[in-house]
Amino acid sequence: MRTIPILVSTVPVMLLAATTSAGPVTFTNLDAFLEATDDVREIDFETLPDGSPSVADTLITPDFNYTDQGVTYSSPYPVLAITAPAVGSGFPLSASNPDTTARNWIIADLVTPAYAVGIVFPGTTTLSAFDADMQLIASIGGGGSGGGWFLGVVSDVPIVTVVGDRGSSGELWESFLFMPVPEPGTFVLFGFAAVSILSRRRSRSAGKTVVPYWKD
Ligand SMILES: [Ca+2]
Repeated sequence: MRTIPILVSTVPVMLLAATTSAGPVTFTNLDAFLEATDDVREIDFETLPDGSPSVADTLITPDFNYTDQGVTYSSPYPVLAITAPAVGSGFPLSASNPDTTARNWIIADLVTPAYAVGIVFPGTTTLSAFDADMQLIASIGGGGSGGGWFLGVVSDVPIVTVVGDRGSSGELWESFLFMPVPEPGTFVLFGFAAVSILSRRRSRSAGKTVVPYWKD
């Protein structure tokens, strides 16, 4: 009975120490990003959420999403879909808007908060990472002509939501990378509680700011 209060009182101190060190670091080079991170997961959109090979123009919806793989994707307006590969590259996740004078962008909500996120994409875009309160952690723009560009953020403050927005009616991600915050075995119970609190806070605040088109 005596060990529980000790655990609860020491863990927040450790977390505080971890979150008061260096600020976020942004990357435009995938190799440098991978060197700065561990156990990065990738969703490359070459398979659909059910594991079958990707087929062009497959809609990504709340019921057909990559949540089981750790990320739920949405866009504020229709349409979000896996679309046809450009020549020489694989399938992308694509947000588009039938009104080409309007805007659309991709939102990635992480099931488990992450210390690092990144995208591989064509053209030019801006990647923004937000914490559990939807406060901006870091934002970085980049890219150029053709595909295979990279933008990434590494942060001591856990990243909960990621937005890719090129300021036009469409956004395109060839691949999404993320490094979930590890949950050390001895603090599994505390970690689970922390994640629950984070996700509850996130849904409260996310509802005020970015509402996917299927939630209106
Ligand atoms: Ca791909």
